Amino acid sequence: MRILTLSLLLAVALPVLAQEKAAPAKGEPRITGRKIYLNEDDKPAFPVPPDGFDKKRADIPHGKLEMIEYDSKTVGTKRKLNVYTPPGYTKEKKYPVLYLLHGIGGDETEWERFAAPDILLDNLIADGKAQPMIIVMPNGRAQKNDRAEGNVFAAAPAFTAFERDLLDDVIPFIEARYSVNPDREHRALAGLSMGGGQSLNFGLGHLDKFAWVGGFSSAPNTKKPAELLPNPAAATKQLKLLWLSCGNQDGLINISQGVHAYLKENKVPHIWHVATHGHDAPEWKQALYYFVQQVFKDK
Ligand code: FER
Repeated sequence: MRILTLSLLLAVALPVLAQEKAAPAKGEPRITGRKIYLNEDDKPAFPVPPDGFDKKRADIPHGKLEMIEYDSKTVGTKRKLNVYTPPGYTKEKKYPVLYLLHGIGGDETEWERFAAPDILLDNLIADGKAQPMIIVMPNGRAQKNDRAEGNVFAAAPAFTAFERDLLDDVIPFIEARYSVNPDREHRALAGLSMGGGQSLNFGLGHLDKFAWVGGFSSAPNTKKPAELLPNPAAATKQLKLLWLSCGNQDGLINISQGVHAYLKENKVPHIWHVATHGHDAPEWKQALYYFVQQVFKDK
């Protein structure tokens, strides 16, 4: 039997929590985050991944995962990063970097536990379906005690504060330590739930830094669509990829639907991928599997 992690418990409890937090809109039904209304284009953009997509293969080269520490000037502590380097990583080449952010109940280990990005990438790279890339999995709770303890919702301000930690501390540290291409076209930002909201907020807020942005099952920390993209035409020119995905059984889907509707109305090209899942690890694993196949390739 699987161990029920805090995150999984939260995933079950979230629709209820979201319901309690949401303020009723004037004259409108209460936005519960629990009742799910699906629209006609809330459909999968990609099929269910092929069998074995997430199974470690003995016959291919493997990349490396390492847990490292950086000095965060923003927080004033040493903080952790889980970093994947692709098979055959060498200083002779320069790599693109995907910064991958966790959810409200997670930390720098969450993505590995939920989706094993190293296995997905090793397989995709071996099959020529993804570019060799570095994946950086930081801790998005920028506060001195950054463990997912107690009432994890109380750390919401620290998820906002992570914007400065990411831009001022994490990225410069990674670009000094690894052999990377340090420009926006070789930098992607994506995350799940709370991390999806962070990715949309920070990524679209800093298009000079990120050309590839993805929100998976984005949480209510996501800014309002018109705040995210006040200038749709300018953003369209800069974005190489804007990705939105959410499970069709996720009580938070209204957040992603709202962003999708705004993008559609303002003709901002984007991927809208709605598969048959809840607010859960299988959703994020298949979202990551397809997202990494879209990034760092020519338009
Ligand atoms: C909320 C519901 C869910 C919220 C955040 C979440 C900030 C995050 C969920 C997750 O990361 O899984 O009302 O408010």
